[in-house]
Amino acid sequence: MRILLIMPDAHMHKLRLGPFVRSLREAPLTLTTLAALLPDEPDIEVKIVDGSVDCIPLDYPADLVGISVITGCARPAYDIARHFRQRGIPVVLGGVHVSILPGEAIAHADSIVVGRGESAWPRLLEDFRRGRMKRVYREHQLPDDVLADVPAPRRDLQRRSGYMMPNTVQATRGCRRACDFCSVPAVWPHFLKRPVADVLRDIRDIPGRMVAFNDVSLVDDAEYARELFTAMVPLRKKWGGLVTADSLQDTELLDLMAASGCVYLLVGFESGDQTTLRGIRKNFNHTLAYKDLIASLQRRGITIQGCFVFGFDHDDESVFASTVQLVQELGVDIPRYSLYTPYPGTALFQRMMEERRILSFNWNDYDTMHVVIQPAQMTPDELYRGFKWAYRETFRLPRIVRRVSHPDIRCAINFVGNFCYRIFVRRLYHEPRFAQPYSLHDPGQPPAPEHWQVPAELEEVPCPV
Ligand code: B12
Ligand code: SF4
Repeated sequence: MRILLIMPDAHMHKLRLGPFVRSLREAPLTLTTLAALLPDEPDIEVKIVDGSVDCIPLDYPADLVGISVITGCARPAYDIARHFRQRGIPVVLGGVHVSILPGEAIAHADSIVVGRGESAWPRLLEDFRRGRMKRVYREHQLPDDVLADVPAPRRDLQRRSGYMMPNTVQATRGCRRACDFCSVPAVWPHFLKRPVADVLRDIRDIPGRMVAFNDVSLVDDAEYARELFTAMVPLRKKWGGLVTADSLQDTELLDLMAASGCVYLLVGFESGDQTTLRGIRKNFNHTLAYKDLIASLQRRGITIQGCFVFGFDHDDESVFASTVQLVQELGVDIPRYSLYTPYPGTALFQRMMEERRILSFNWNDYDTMHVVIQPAQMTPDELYRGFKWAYRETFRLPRIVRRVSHPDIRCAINFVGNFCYRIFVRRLYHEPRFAQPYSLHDPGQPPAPEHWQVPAELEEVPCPV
């Protein structure tokens, strides 16, 4: 049996030099984990293809195709599904977007997986082999909220040269916070932790020295984080990950992170305005503390990628210049900007629907690089122009030079990070997909009520293929 696992091209964070394509970000663990969940039997052949770094083999002679769907890639995922189904090959959809809008996804698939795949995907395969695949599979609730069922990813199937950070690992799932724009609380409402021994096993198996954590909020549970980082010290790896700004106030934890090899952290600062942070339920960030937090990371040799968002209700046209200035004053090593995007399932989506401010329901625009809501104090054009301008200003050469001038390891990471974003700025200004604030000619329709859940009559129903 041949199984083809696909992730559509996310069209972002890419370096393209002729035929050479590289994702400037971390490798996803999605397909390597799904492949690892397949039984190790000689009659099962699996191929994984991440469209962000490889061409999708549309003529592949698969018996079953699995496609992973995030919101920004839902349309191409449905197109790929249609293609394989027209060839008579059954298609399974899973992932974040499917878990939020299962009723939308099921119209494009023979079967869907809602939630994590660890228990549902093997059950689906077993049923498929017996010719009894059902329309819907759901994850089983974990008895003790411990992620003990995550297999070591099949890194051998992943194209190592395709990613800036090919060696990824995940220790936790979910986040205990509930920022209004974030999909995580909607998809994974519980914060789950893998046994430290399992995470260490995965890290030890990693061939290189550099490891990237894919966790959305790695130190949400400080006790767990301490246990993990202490155990990592003897491994002598270098690592990077995502953390919240408030967790950096724990200087003992910071020392431990540095001792365990942390060299890079991504932090969502989001805004320099405390009122905005309160409004988006991110009041645990304190703007007045930003400068000290950043300095204390840098003293420990840790590069900081600081993320800021444009388009909040308090933002007016002055926000672009003030943010560019703030980023410089704070000394953020690698700044990153996004647009305030109401992902389905979030509190922000709900509010914007009520206020009738969503301009586009075309999921292609949900990449945080398009304006999909009517801003409160600007036109969509002004917001989009200001967003691009802020990127261009921030990545002008003299500013980059100032940011990368450090005599330590940070210099190398900063240089690569800043160089990549400089390339991205060029794409923002020249690529047709970034020409308009949103898809003016195809803004799509809001999800229908039946898209939010699977019709009851489809649960437990065998699939006709
Ligand atoms: C690596 C990564 C990427 C990669 C790959 C994205 C992808 N296709 O997954 C890249 C760099 C391309 C990327 C880009 C972006 N990303 Co991203 N990314 C991640 C990250 C950090 C890790 C993914 C991962 O490895 N997860 C671990 C695996 C094991 O979990 P999983 O993917 O959920 O898969 C499990 C289940 O969902 C299920 N499953 C998933 N797919 C399938 C398919 C089948 C067939 C089956 C059976 C089961 C199944 O089984 C798996 C095992 O349990 C996640 C956060 C996270 N920790 O998940 C964010 C995340 C997926 N990204 C997110 C976002 C918002 C973005 C960006 C907009 C951010 C940005 N501005 O850069 C862009 C999107 C661009 C676009 N055009 O849409 C959001 C998605 C929100 C949403 N509603 O879609 C997430 C959840 C982070 C967050 N804080 O909300 N990202
Ligand atoms: S933005 Fe970060 S801190 Fe906020 S809910 Fe999402 S993962 Fe948690």
